[in-house]
Amino acid sequence: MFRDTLEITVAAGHGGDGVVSFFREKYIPKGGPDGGDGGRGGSVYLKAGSGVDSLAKLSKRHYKAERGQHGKGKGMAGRSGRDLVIEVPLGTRVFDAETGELIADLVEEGQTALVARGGEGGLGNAHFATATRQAPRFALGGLPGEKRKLRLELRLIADVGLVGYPNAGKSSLLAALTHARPKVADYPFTTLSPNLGVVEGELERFTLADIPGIIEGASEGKGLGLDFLRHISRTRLLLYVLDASDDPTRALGTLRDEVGAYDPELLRRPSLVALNKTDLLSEEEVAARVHELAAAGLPVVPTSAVTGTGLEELKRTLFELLAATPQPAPPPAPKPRREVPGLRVEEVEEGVFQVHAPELERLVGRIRGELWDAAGWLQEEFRRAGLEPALKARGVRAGDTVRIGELEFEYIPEG
Ligand SMILES: Nc1nc2c(ncn2[C@@H]2O[C@H](COP(=O)(O)OP(=O)(O)OP(=O)(O)O)[C@@H](O)[C@H]2O)c(=O)[nH]1
Ligand SMILES: [Mg+2]
Repeated sequence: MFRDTLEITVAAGHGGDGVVSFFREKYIPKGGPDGGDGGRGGSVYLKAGSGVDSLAKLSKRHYKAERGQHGKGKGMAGRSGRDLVIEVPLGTRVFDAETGELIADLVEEGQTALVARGGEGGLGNAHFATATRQAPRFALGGLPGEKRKLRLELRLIADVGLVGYPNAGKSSLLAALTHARPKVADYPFTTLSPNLGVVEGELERFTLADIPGIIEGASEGKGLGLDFLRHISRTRLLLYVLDASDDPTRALGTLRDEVGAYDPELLRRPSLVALNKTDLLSEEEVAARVHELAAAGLPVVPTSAVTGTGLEELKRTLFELLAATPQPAPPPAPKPRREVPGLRVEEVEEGVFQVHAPELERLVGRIRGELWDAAGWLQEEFRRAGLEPALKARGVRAGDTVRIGELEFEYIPEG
């Protein structure tokens, strides 16, 4: 089965906790702190591989990377969680399903994208020892890993895309020009999912994509609709395939209308016409059709996928046009998300101030062991985050009570 859109959820591993531990040995009553750090949680990556040609190969809807192990005594760090790498087809675009933001466009073989970052491991109590705090009874817990719902959308990577009515001979041309062996049959909608092939020249090669046929009204959902056009949306050239025996001029007009309804930009894409099935007509008739089609302003190559007439010329024309068509610019790298640290101070009752600051509240929530013992260290962190000026601006005075998450302390102004 072929599939070109899919939603999955990815969850990175939770970071392991740092631990509170003190060196202990017989006859040494009071050892120093030796709690090790927690390991980082595993991250989730998507990787483009040519071995996968359809999103249907992704067997699961939920992916979860391993968590980090907790630290141990004797300064032993917990092991990091293993990263999880999910292989996706080349050409997969990755969106955040909730926000619609484009996270990555995997257009090169082996290209990887980080889609869920593993949670940071917590620090063990050994880290918090200072001259004035020789026996810290607290450590930091690990952070949760990122979790996201992703929408994957496959857009094939090909140089040339075949567009035509059903039965015009698109798959026959693909088969005649490449080693691909798509299904060919004498009825419409034989092709139900895209096929790719490689056209070999003497020195160069290009890829050709064959998609299901398009009929009049496809933009309103007739036939198989226009969704498959996404697979030619990043080709460099469009090759309209027309049945010479079935009013090709009208067919070209209809096809261009439908393509334009999907994306007007596609009408500006360099294009040419393969006037196929010329073996069904006399030479004069073919000449007349070619003449008629000239009004559209596109190069026309008469072909027959059955007898092979015109195929060499079609190949040559395609190579020439490709050489004259610049490579599309690589997609711009999506911007990394940035979290805005918010900080708001609210007076909840006379002399009692509640700080609303997700970052700082989270930090308080991460304390393992004795919270009161961590107060000194936390206040240093708060200062670094700019809490002092925020408190001053709100009119907090010496001796007032300040609350952040579970922690409550008396405000002592700096200096
Ligand atoms: N006489 C003649 N028949 C052709 C030619 N090219 C294709 N055919 C026949 O036309 C029929 C349709 O060919 P396909 O290649 O399956 O057409 P398609 O455009 O891929 O059709 P869909 O997949 O349904 O969109 C088959 O019976 C082919 O053998 C040609 O140049 N001359
Ligand atoms: Mg076909």
